[in-house]
Amino acid sequence: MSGLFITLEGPEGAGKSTNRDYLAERLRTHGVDCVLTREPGGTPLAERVRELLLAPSDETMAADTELLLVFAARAQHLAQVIRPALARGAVVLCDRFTDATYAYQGGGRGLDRARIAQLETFVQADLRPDLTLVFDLPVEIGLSRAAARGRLDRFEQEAATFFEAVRRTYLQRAAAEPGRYRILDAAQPLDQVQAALDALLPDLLEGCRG
Ligand code: Z5A
Repeated sequence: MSGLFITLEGPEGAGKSTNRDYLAERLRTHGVDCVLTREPGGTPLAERVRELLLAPSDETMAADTELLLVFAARAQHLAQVIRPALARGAVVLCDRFTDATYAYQGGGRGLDRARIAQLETFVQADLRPDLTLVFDLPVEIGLSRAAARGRLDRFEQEAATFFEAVRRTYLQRAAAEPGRYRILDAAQPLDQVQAALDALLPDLLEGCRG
């Protein structure tokens, strides 16, 4: 048995967690076994790495350190949560995964994509998401949603140009591999974003039946 690996991506404040929960609720009404998780994080150890990554600090984190921490957390998450869930046939709904590494460490920080690809193969072997939902929205809307939450994390303190590069990278990756990605207009009111998710549901349920 093998499950379905769905990732949700997009810039800050795009509504990934809100819509991950919504999608899980819809799938569960059809009896689908769903595992909800997120990156960085998803296990106690990986959540500790997340704290290191997100906490603002006086010490500048080197971009390579950031990249390696992201993949260290991912290795733990894959071993403890994602691979076991897929092996039992569950649908894994993961808020961010390696596309975020290409977008933030590649697009945002300017790290070499080939190096990210090497780590991707090292940590994941041939595991890739079956489907990636990209919640796309203009940077200023996402940042204002994030700011409304209060204190900004280490990433959210970056300049708008950083987030423009993040957004651009997601859209380029989606354009390069249209079979794996669906782009949703996350600037729309939430009920319209969720109507777009409802439209994807028949295909998802088909995928779950394998
Ligand atoms: N990161 C990285 O650098 N490299 C990696 O490989 C990975 C991650 C995996 C933490 O991620 C950081 O880690 C992230 C990249 C980096 N950068 N930052 N910051 P995160 O996913 O936890 O952080 P986030 O993107 O900031 O999450 P978020 O702001 O919570 O966004 P969200 O999950 O997409 O949104 P939300 O919580 O569902 O919604 C945010 C608010 O907007 C909330 O009040 C909603 O009610 C509201 N909302 C949602 N949708 C709508 C619509 N359609 N209309 C109006 N309001 C809405």
